[in-house]
Amino acid sequence: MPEQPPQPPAPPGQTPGRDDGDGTVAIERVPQKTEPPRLYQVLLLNDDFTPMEFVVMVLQEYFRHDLDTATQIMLKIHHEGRGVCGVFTKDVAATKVELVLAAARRAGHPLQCIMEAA
Ligand code: TYC
Repeated sequence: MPEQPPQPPAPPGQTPGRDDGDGTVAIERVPQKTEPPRLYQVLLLNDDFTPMEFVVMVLQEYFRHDLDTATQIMLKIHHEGRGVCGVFTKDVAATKVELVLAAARRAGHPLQCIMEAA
C-alpha cells in the first residue's frame, strides 16, 4: 500500500479531503462551533448626591432610553441601589462605562457605573 503524502490542514468548516480512489476527493461541511459573544450588563449605582435629572440624562444619551423608561430605571436605582442600563458585548460595555464615568466626573457628580457578566 503506497504511503499517503501528508495532508494540508483542512480549512475551517471542512473535513480533510477523502480520496475516494476514483480520481475524486470528497470534502464534507462540518458545522462550525462559534460561541456567541459573552454579554455584559452595564449598571448604575445609587448615591446620595448625583441629581436625578443627571441620571435620567445619562440613560437617555448613553443608553438611548426614552424619557419614561429612563425615569423608571433611575427611580428603580434610587430605591433598590442599582439598576441595569443595558446589555452589550464586552468592548461596548467597557466603553459605555468609561463615557458615563467621564461625563459624571466632568459634571462633578460621584455617580458610579459598572459592568458585570450577564
Ligand atoms: N439618589 C439620588 C438622589 O436622590 C438619585 C440617583 C439615582 C443617583 C440613581 C444615582 O444611579 C443613581 N439625588
